[in-house]
Amino acid sequence: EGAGPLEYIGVKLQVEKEVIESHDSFRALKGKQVFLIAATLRPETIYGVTNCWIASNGIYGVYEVVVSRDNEKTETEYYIMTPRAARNMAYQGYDAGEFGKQKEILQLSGEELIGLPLKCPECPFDRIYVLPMFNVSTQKGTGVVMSVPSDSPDDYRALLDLKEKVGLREKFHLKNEWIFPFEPVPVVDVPTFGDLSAKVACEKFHVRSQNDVDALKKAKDLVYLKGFYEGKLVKGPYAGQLVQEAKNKIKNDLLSQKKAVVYCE
Ligand code: A2H
Repeated sequence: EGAGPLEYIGVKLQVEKEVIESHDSFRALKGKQVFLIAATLRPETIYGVTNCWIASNGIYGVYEVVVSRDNEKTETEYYIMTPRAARNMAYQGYDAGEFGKQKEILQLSGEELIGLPLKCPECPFDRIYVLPMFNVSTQKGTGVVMSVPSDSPDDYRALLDLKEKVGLREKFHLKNEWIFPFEPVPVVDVPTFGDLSAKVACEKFHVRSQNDVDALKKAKDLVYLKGFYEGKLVKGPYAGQLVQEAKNKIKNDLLSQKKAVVYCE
């Protein structure tokens, strides 16, 4: 663990309404606004989201959260995350109407989340899908991750694994339409790496799969530093600005537009 608390941005990925209406397991949520909460340290990469990752063997819950709007009116929303994250969030302004109290509506396995269609704010695709990635930990963040294969070597390699390995798709009953239409989208231009830095770094270090942790670590160490200090946005309203300049503006926009929440641990 690092020093001090870590602040994540929890991006609200809304579960498509028609699924809530038609899925038997979501009976209790008919007519409600339901979101997977994806924890990220890189909110400025939201313009390149291609899918959402969960831990297929993890346990998740749907939690009722009473959020206050600007004019002090309250609204109820439903957040999907790990029970651990829901407990923490209940002390951070996202409770079921009383400080420190979380209300679990139902439990879901990671496997049950796979294939859910989502709407992601600011993302280039109309709908994206929940897919499994092996290195998603249920002991970190919300256990839900937004996937940006242009800028994250983990995300790049895990998505490529699903495209290359039919056995993996069969094991998790993944449909081709959840995977193949989604290619990395240029979001950040990094000097000497170009605008698909995760792909370039994975190729440079010959990362062969999402389990290839040593090569992945080298790829990550390289792109994260360079991306943060030298990266320039090429997509979204702050295109042309340095990541360092735009990061907080994008974060604040997402928060003020209620497209994301702050989550610390
Ligand atoms: B980041 P830290 Cl483009 N399990 O978001 C595994 N990984 C998780 C996670 C979990 N439970 N929760 C969050 N993460 C990922 C974007 C991104 C991220 C980019 C580049 C680098 C990067 C898109 N994925 O992270 O270990 C999330 O991926 C580099 C560190 O808690 C989150 O930010 O410090 C990051 O790891 C949090 O990592």
